[in-house]
Amino acid sequence: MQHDVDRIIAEMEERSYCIIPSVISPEKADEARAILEGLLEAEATDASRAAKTQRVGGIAVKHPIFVELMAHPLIVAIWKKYLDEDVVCSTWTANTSYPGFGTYKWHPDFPYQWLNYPWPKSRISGQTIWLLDDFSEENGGTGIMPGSHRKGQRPPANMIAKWHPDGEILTGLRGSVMVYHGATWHTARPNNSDKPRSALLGMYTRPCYITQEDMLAQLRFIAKPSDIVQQLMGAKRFQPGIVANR
Ligand SMILES: O=C(O)CCC(=O)C(=O)O
Ligand SMILES: [Fe+2]
Repeated sequence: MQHDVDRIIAEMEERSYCIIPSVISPEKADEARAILEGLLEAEATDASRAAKTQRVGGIAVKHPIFVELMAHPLIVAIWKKYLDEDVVCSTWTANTSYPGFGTYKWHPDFPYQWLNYPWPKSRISGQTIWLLDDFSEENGGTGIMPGSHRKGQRPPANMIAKWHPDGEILTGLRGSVMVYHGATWHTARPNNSDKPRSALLGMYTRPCYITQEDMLAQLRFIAKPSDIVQQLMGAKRFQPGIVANR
């Protein structure tokens, strides 16, 4: 399917987020989910079982399919245009909610949980949610507040714990991707279905921000990384050194 990067960015600017259908086929999403299921089983703990939610980190080193999706040409084209050519990946993980999972609180993503006010107007980060299952209102499609990236602040304490009538729910077929401005208020929703609901989450950022995961450490374990994989994982970004007294 042909996707229009300018239109996707215009929608993100206007509404905070854009859902892009069929970035990969349902079969490819099934392939990624089957690989993730193996990792979920191997890494499950008493804590993850009790929380009914499980995060798998460091996925780039765990299977080549995740390297491929992190550097998917459409996603890279969107973030290069939105954040600039030298974009890097801040974190690349999987998030699964199991039947009976409750909710998260409304929040913006990296780095807006830490940024002091007033927030810069320039673009700092963007989140990418890959649907590995079909998302519905029943199984906990992510809740998003349209236009919230323009509020310039974190959601107020009196709203974060409950659903808001202006919220919209991310639904779509597996293989779809949602992109949103990093400051967008969003929340994970309850999984009231009888099956797990899995997503991949890729945060992309300007290279002058400290990334959430040590991507460079992961890059060392990737055989023959392409140019863009090296860039996304930080091989080309400025590394602090010691100023020599010449
Ligand atoms: O899995 C989801 O629906 C959202 C997860 C999320 O907001 C996060 O991990 O920051
Ligand atoms: Fe989030």
